Amino acid sequence: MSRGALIVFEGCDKSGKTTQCNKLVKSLTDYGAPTELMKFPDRTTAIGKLIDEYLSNKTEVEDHAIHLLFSANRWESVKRMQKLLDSGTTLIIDRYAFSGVAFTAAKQGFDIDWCKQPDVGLPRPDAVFYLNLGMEAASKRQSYGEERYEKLEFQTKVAKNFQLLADPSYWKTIDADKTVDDLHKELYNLTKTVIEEVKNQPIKT
Ligand code: DGP
Repeated sequence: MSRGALIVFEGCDKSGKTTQCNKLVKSLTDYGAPTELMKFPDRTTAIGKLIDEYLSNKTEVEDHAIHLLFSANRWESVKRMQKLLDSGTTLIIDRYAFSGVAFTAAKQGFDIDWCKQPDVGLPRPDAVFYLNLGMEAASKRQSYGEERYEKLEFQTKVAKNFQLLADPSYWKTIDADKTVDDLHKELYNLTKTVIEEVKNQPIKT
């Protein structure tokens, strides 16, 4: 049986990832491709609840410790992800380990290689769609600035870190400064191609 594709969306805050992930899941499902949406951090688990309190500034957690918790929050979903992929379901994931590295490494005193270690061994995405939107445009979007990391200076560092992580073999930078529907069409076509390309390949780590 052919497997599903693992598609990851990355980008700075308010780049449109969540809107595009939701639309993509709906279109693929309507088309008849089994598809599930996942999102990291997954704020519904015990670890995710702690992360949610941290992000909404209700609690403080030491920077290394929160980095490991974000990673643990991904690891706790791995078995489910593998099962779904094996059964032919395509996963559309709103943020993954690249956010983990890009955000923590934007803090003072963090080495990018140290940041990568806790996520080593997670299933490797078949494609990363990096939604690229200028900081000015992102900061004008609704509710920008409510959560811990939504500050221009910090997001600029995050964007630079994402560029260091961009592996051209599976990473595609997409200009996100266009209408929701135009962006959706582009992503839908790209995703269908990836699903076809990887369906008989093993899942990499
Ligand atoms: P979201 O729910 O997609 O808005 O993500 C919440 C915030 O957490 C966002 O500012 C990005 C950040 N984030 C996501 N994953 C990680 C991670 O693994 N580590 C750190 N430090 N931040 C992350």
